[in-house]
Parts: sequence; C-alpha cells; structure tokens
Amino acid sequence: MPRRDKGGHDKGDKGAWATTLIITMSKPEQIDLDKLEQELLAAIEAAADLRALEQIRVGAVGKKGRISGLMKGLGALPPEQRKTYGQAVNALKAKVMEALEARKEALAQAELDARLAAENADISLPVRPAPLLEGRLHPISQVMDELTEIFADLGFSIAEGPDIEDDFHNFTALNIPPEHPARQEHDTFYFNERQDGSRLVLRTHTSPVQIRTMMSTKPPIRIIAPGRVYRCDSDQTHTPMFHQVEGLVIDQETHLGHLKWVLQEFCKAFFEVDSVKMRFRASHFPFTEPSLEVDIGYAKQGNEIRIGEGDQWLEILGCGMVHPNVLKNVGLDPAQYQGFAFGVGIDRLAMLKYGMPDLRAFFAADLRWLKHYGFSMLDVPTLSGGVGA
Ligand code: 2NM
Repeated sequence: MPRRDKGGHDKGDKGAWATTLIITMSKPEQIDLDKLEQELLAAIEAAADLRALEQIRVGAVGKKGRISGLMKGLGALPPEQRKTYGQAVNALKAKVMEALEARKEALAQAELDARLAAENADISLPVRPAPLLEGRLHPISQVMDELTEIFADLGFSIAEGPDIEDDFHNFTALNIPPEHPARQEHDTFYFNERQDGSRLVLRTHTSPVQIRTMMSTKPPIRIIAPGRVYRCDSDQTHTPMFHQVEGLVIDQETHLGHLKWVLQEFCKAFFEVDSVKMRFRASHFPFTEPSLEVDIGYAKQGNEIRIGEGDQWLEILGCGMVHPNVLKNVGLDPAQYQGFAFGVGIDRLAMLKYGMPDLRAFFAADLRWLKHYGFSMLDVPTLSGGVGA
C-alpha cells in the first residue's frame, strides 16, 4: 500500500491528493475512485487480523484517511461537479464501511474459533491431585478430631478458652493457692508483672476452661476441652507446648462408676478394640478427691504394641471426682452438685495409636514426616468407620 495510506500525517501529502483530483477533474474522476475502491476492498479482504483491519479503516475513513481527504478536496472543484463527485465519494465510503464491517465480523469469528480451539480441555487427561488431596492433616489434629467424635457420641460438648490465663483460672480456682507446691511442679511460663503486680501465664493445663464453664453454665455440664498447654520443660519426652484434652461432668448424682464407664468406652473407641484392660491407681491432684491415675494394658509383639491385652501397663490419664473446694470456688454448692474430671495428653495418645516413636518430630515441621504420618483431609473420623480409618 502506498505510503500516504497511513493517514497522511505529512502536510504535503494532502496537497498531492488535491493535485491529482484537479488534474483528473475533467472526466476521469470516476476511474480514480474505482481504482481506490478496488485497492481498499482488496486490502480489507487481505487484512490478516483485527489490528491490521483497524489500520486500513483509519487509513481510509479515519479523520485523516484517504476518503476523508477526498471529501475535503471537494471545495476545490467547480461547483457543477461537486454534487456528482460528492455522491460518488459517499457511495465509495458506504461500500468501504460495509466491507470493513463484514471483514471485521469474519475476523472476530475466526479469532474466537482459534481461541476456543486453543483453550479446549482434554477431559481424558488424568486429574492433577487437588490441594485437598495433597495436603496432610497433622496426627495431632487427626487425634483431636477422633476425640471430639468419640466424646460427642457420649454426649459431651466442646469447650474452649484462652491460651493466656490469669492466676485465678489457672491455679487458685483449681484449689492451688499461692505457695502451693503444685505451682512449682507446673513449670509455668509467666508474663511480666502487670501494674497491679499480678502476672498472666500461659495455661499449664486446659482446666481453666472447665473453671470458666462451671462459672458460666448451670449444671448439668458435660464438656471436653481440647487444646494447647504450655510448660517450661523440654527434653526427649517433653515439649514446651503440648496438647491436652480434659473432660468434665457435673450433675447431682454423678459418681466414680460413671467416670470409669466413660473412660472405658473412650479407650475402646479410640484404640478401636472390643475390650480394654484398665487399672485405676490412687493418686493425688489438688483439684480432685479422690484422684486416680489410669493405666491401660498392652502387649509388645516385636516392635509393635497391642493395646488392650497383655500384662504390661501404660499410664495414659489422670482423673478424679472434682474437689469440693473447686466447686465452692466457682460458686457451686458441693452439697448439691458433684462430678468428675479427667485429663489426657493428646500427643502421647497419638504416639501410642499411630506408632510414632519421637515426640519432637511432632513439632519439627518436616514435610517428609508429615507425608508419612499425616492423614488425608478426606479421612474424616467416624465411629461407624472406625475413628482412625
Ligand atoms: C486432670 C486430672 C484430674 C481436672 C479437674 C478439673 C476441674 F476443673 F474440674 F477441677 N479439670 N480437670 C483434672 C482432674 C485434670 O488432668 C490430668
């Protein structure tokens, strides 16, 4: 295409056209327009894409385009020729516009066809694993879900509370007054002193959740409180943060027999066995009276341990009847209400059930470990399917 088609940015260009017109004015102006028409229609037909077509449009009917240039040249014609010539240019313009429109539609359709062809999906290709299938649930999360499922089935609700507690909820209300030796045993993480001299703590057990529940809820109460707890202790068998689930039942006639039954049902469901051998030993906690520690029977077969049978014992939890002082501290009348409480270490339960030998691996964030011991997101524990299925 000639240079001036690009819109005639050059002033001299326009002049050149006017000259042509005047020279061809006497009669052969028709020929000039025919030639231009052929040229333009051919260019439109040959436009390879919408961008090329737009350039042709601007060059022909744009403000500085060739046809617009012809219109502007009209004034230079003798008056008697203006009308016919003007009509001819208008007709040319209409034809060119029509051709532009048609080509534009065809090109748009072709571009859409090409895009559809390029973007189609091969549904016969194997599906890439979704994040939901690739990701793994930490064994602790899995065990928490299992515990929730089991205790929900026994009629317990879930209660939660803050990780940062005050002295009253973490100690005093639990019958652990200031200077009580149990405060040392707890290896507490203390925050800096506040203005009134008191210090907040990272909760050393989830029992403050039970305190809060007893203070805010009228019995009967049946809750479990799973969550993180903190003790300033770190070696092969201790991590400064670990997980506990504690349970609490408060009613008017709840007794130790109920406690034994609940723990037995829990152990059977959790370890997925039909019967468990359990041993209740007298113990001492400030917040329960009487207090008991519970061992579970197991047998070692090679490297595996079988829970529920055999003549070996493994301590798994502590429990007891809630101390009358605790009931008084939360405003319950010990003459009217009583109940039991228990506490289990979740991390230890997970190690036992899933055969994980090293506690510290739980918190090492090693993806290879998680891939091996982790659970699929879709493995939701159910009692009917076996909680650890
Ligand atoms: C244990 C063992 C025995 C316990 C007691 C209470 C409360 F708040 F009711 F007094 N909560 N948790 C308790 C009793 C916890 O953990 C080994």
